[in-house]
Amino acid sequence: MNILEEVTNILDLLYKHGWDERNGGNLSMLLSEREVLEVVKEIKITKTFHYDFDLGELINKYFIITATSSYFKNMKSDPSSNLGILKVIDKNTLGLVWGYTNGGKPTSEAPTHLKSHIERLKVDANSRVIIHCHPTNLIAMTHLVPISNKKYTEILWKMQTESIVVFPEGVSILPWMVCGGEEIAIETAKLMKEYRSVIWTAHGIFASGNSLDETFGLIETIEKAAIIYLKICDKKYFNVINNDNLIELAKAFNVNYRHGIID
Ligand code: 2HA
Ligand code: ZN
Repeated sequence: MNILEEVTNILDLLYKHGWDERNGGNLSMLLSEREVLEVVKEIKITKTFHYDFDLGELINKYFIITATSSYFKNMKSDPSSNLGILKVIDKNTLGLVWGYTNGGKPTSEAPTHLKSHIERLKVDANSRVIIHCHPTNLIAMTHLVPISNKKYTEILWKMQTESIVVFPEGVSILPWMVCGGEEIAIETAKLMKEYRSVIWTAHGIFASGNSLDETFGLIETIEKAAIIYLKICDKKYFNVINNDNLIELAKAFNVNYRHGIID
């Protein structure tokens, strides 16, 4: 499978989960030159896109990025107009190497993606993928639970056994903000220094990872915990995962979980 097939398969799955209605959501992935050369015969810049912030740490890196206003529903049938492969050619410029054939440009959330890649790469040299999508139940949960990284982490960890194993660092959450801009990009990237996932109140999630499967799996696991939360939050609980259970679980799976939440 080449990289375009891998990326469009995940985009299609995200759509089928109902997390990317209309033009909702966006994805970016760091590519090696070898992966780029599976798509194009030679690397030639045909167009440039300028950004006001500093991309210096990403110079010479390649990214595949969904186009602005593109529909995940259409990614598989028409990848070349809905996706672009870009090279960071200087500290303020992305050069188009492939794609965006209908005159497209990178997603409006490109500032958040690029700033978040910079932060994730500082903590994990293998970090490659950032996915933004709109998981229904997680969004619903943000209407009910006060904004607190600690609170969201505790609730989501306690909904199912898998959670603490899949996201031992917990989750983070931003209050409602205008999307697509510099402010939300800065705030998201700040949280990405410590968390692979940032929930956006009444909007969705930004999640990062070392592969498409891992990043998708992180979103699935968080959304699954939110589904369980919504099913039981207004009911009387009889059996719960308590703090001691989580600590025991973390020990059994050798999980280095974030401290200060259950202990
Ligand atoms: O339009 O999801 O956050 C794509 C989005 C914006
Ligand atoms: Zn969105």
